[in-house]
Amino acid sequence: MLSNVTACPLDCYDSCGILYENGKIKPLKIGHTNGFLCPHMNHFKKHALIQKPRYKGKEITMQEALILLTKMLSESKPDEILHYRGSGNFALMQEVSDHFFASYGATLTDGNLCDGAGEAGIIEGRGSNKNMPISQIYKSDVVIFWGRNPHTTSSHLLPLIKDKKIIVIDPIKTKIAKMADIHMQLRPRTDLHLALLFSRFLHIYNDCDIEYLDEHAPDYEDFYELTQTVRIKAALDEIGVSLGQIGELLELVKNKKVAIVCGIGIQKYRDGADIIRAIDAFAVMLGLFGKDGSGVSYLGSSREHIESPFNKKAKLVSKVDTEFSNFKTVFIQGANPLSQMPDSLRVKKSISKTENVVYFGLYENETSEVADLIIPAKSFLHKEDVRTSYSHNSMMFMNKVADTEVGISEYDLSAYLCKHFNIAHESEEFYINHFKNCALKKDDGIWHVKQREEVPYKDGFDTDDGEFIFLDEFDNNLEITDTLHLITMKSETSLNSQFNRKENVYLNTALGFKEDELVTITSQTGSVDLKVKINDYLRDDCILIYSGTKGVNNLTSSKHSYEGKNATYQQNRVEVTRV
Ligand SMILES: Nc1nc2c(c(=O)[nH]1)N[C@H]1C(S)=C(S)[C@@H](COP(=O)(O)OP(=O)(O)OC[C@H]3O[C@@H](n4cnc5c(=O)[nH]c(N)nc54)[C@H](O)[C@@H]3O)O[C@H]1N2
Ligand SMILES: Nc1nc2c(c(=O)[nH]1)N[C@H]1C(S)=C(S)[C@@H](COP(=O)(O)OP(=O)(O)OC[C@H]3O[C@@H](n4cnc5c(=O)[nH]c(N)nc54)[C@H](O)[C@@H]3O)O[C@H]1N2
Ligand code: SF4
Ligand SMILES: [Mo]
Repeated sequence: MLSNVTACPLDCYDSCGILYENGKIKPLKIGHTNGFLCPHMNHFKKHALIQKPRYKGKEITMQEALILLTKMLSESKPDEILHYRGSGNFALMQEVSDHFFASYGATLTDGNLCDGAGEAGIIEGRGSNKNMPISQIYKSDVVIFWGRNPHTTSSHLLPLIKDKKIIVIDPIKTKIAKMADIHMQLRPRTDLHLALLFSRFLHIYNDCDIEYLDEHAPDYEDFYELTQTVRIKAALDEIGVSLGQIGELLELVKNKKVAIVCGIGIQKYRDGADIIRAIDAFAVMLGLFGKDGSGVSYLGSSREHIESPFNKKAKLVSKVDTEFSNFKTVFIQGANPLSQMPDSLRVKKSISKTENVVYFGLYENETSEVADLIIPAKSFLHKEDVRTSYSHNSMMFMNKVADTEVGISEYDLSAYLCKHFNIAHESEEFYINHFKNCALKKDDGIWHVKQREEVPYKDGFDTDDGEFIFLDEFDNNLEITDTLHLITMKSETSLNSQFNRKENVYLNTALGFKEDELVTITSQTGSVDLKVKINDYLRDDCILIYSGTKGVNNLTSSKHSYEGKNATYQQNRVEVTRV
């Protein structure tokens, strides 16, 4: 019998619970889902799924598609095969295909298009990336949204922060910035300098938590010296924040429970790791770690304390600058690399030299357009899975809630390949139970991942000696020039390249362009033509093109961040000209 409870599969902080009734997707009333979903799930069924497999443009049966796939694989040497998996579906059973490809001897990917630079910075300072869950943000007095846009990307936080003091640090006057007590509308990529100034003034005003620092971060005086290398007046001008605003912020956080809620906006740069590490250092100077209702919330590892049952031992290439042309067969799953990887023009050229491109996904997009073989996946409503989140510690069970003739599940496809190539694997039930065993039902009726800490770093940090490791050098060059900063954040109408994608570039009036005018945006790597929408909530040294907009990644660089092997979508500067 089918169950009627599942969870949203999308790559999103919230990981909502879903009730499936009379063919309708509805929110669970309990827990963090709190009785509402976002537009992606409310309109999920309106988006046309790929119905039939295709080979070179011609519709074929699923059986024919699977036979073709095994033929492509057997005619390629294992080291000529690449398995490129994205995060279009975030659930744990997506990884079952890694098991087949790794066991077969194919190459898998490492590197990160998302949060890797920030995570690397956090690990350098704290020794691990344990997240402050949303249940703790709920207990804070003051919330600082630092490069995070909750109305769009984590709306289930909003009911939890009513009546709290809100500070926003973001180059755009976002919805949360409009409601905030303080909004620092800084120049992009100046966060590291701003965080150092916060720590420096905290020290000058004698407001550091000295008792905490002596115990958990005794090198704070050396760090204070580092903060003194920033020239205050020049830095304030470059950042675009006043001394008065810094004073106001420090006054607001004094002796309060403070949650610093960071997003990926701050770390889409080559030195992204150092930027978040400087923010962590400010939190340490305030003594925020290991206390109820205080700390830094970023994107935690959704896989923390979940041991994978799959074989993943394989040769790896980075998913930031993958050279597809080095492979004869590329199997792309749950991803749209032709839109979402940086430097799209390079990606397109490289993949055009691959003999067999296979796309295993739900929707038509730039990648399905160039694929030789298209295999439709089953949507989350039609398969069994389990998911965790990067902003809280619950495990959500994703039961199959309806039958369908369309597509194939990741498990069924991988089991078919394992069987064909004589590779050992377990039953679907075995894997699902393995994941379920990583969680425990608590008194609130909700399943929590075992061993995850509600308040991490209570007994100090996870570094060798338990002490926080401060940044000891940084890139002091803010590269202030006349060229424009590209901001490429998430859109409320799309989930990266899924659903309703934006089609415009957003500019401040001061740049002298008119609404609906067609312009060319150019960077070192390429260009794109887009229609203008005027938006004066942007600074006049920035332009905004949302993630998922066709062509935005013509402008972005495939260079890795210095640490964390992450994409650096906002490193390139751009110019705008009339077409
Ligand atoms: N609706 C919707 N929700 C999503 C997604 C989606 O595509 N659509 N994607 C999901 C995914 S994959 C992820 S990783 C998360 C990410 O979600 P968030 O962490 O919220 O990330 P972004 O939207 O990229 O950027 C957040 C904010 O950073 C600001 N920002 C940009 N540059 C800078 C800077 O230099 N300094 C500072 N201080 N701020 C800056 C932007 O203006 C923006 O307001 O969202 C998830 N949720
Ligand atoms: N310019 C710019 N580029 C960015 C970003 C940015 O902010 N700006 N953000 C980056 C970030 S944070 C991320 S996480 C990446 C995301 O980039 P991707 O991981 O490529 O994610 P999506 O664009 O959501 O596309 C995922 C595809 O997965 C498929 N899919 C969905 N569900 C399933 C399923 O159940 N099974 C299978 N087999 N397929 C499925 C759908 O067909 C969909 O087209 O983009 C990165 N690229
Ligand atoms: S995309 Fe996020 S907010 Fe929307 S329903 Fe899914 S988990 Fe909830
Ligand atoms: Mo992401």
